Amino acid sequence: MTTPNPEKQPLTALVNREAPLDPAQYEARGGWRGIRRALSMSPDDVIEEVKNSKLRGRGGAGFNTGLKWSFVPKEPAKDRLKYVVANGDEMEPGTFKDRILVEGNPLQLIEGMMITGHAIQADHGIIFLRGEYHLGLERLQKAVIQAREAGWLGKNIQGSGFDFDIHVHPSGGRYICGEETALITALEGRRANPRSKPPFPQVGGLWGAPTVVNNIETFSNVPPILANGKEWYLGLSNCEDGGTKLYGVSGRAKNPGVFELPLGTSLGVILNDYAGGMQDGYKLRAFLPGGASTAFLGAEHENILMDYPSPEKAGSRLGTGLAILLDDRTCPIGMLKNLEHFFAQESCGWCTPCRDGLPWVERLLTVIEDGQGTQEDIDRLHDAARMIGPMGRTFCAHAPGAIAPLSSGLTLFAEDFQRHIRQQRCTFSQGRSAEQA
Ligand code: L3W
Repeated sequence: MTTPNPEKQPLTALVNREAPLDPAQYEARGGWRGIRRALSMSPDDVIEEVKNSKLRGRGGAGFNTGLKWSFVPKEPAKDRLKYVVANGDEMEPGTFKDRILVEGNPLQLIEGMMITGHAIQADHGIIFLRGEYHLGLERLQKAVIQAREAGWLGKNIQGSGFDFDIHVHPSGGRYICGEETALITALEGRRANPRSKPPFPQVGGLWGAPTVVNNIETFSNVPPILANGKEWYLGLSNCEDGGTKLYGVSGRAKNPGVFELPLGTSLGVILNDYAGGMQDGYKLRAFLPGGASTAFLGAEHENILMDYPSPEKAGSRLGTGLAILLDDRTCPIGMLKNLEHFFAQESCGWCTPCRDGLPWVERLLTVIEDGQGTQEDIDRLHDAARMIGPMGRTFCAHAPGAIAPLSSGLTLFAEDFQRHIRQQRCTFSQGRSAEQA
């Protein structure tokens, strides 16, 4: 990561991956200003401030955060149990942004959850963390204990009358736990199957209680919004929505990583100015803008703005904002096969199109990559994409997400599919590029 500018990079300004700040150091560097201001405001005014800051969910769906909070019933915490849940189940392939925040500055996440607790009048928070994030778990648990000892969590926080405490829950380890209703089911101690929505968690979530689930990056945006105001936050971005974004790239870039930049920065700037450009000898061929469950865009979209509307207009989604690059020497069918292997393995098994359809897709891609496929196999992949892909055929977005790279790949890499059938082999072997294959 580059050295952050505190005025322009509020998510990473206080990140220290070697030794995160303790509550006193955090305060000395400007921490806790957000919760202090929030507690001087009414819950509804906090919700309005966040809504008007145009902070949108950073987990992948981009729902307006303040609007989500406004759906929670308005009773005080003493009269009704409600929960604030942080979704840190960062298992999206190619996505590694929340890890930096939990390992490097857990107190900002905690402060964001406290502000949310005040806004929706809840006194209990849970952080659901990816099971493999061992260092993150250790740092979060330590931060919660330190915050409690320093009077920033627990009863009557800093003499304000506000009660709020947090538990950290490591995931048992399934991708589907990142889907908010499956996450809630997992927290209840049951098999992590998604539930149908509505009811949305904001009215019927954990153990039936109103629950706000937001991504770690989303919560980490909340303290600077409250500390500095919505106008400042709106001014950080290059687009209509507010703030900065943790962008990133993986694949054959010279310097893959995560970079905090204005929301609406172009992929070209992220790749060339921050990730060092493509490695020597490799050209960008296509990319998944924000994780494995977004659709491929061809290299002609390299200068697309990574805001919420632009990737959608081009036929994809911003998703998590961490792009996975496909270069000209990697077989796109092999890449698709790897992606679909992941999605097939991670299906919860509840809905037939997802449970049975995704392994079928994986087998077809394996056969084609191995040079044993036929035109009928390509036709079957198109059929599968049509049958499994549309929203509403399954309870959750797992299957539609899994089909997004396949559908776009079938169009974008049609010639590669045909060549594998014609030549009965993977035409990318021996380091050939797409032009030479
Ligand atoms: C009330 C309505 N609330 C929507 C709320 C809803 C949720 C949020 C987004 O999937 C995507 C998925 C992954 N009344 C509401 C409403 N809400 N309509 O808004 O909801 P939704 O349904 O649009 O999306 P989702 O089911 O939460 C999230 C994609 O993100 N993704 C996943 C990334 C994975 C990670 C990770 O590993 N950390 O981020 C990447 O693109 O495929 O499509 O809270 O309650 N009418």
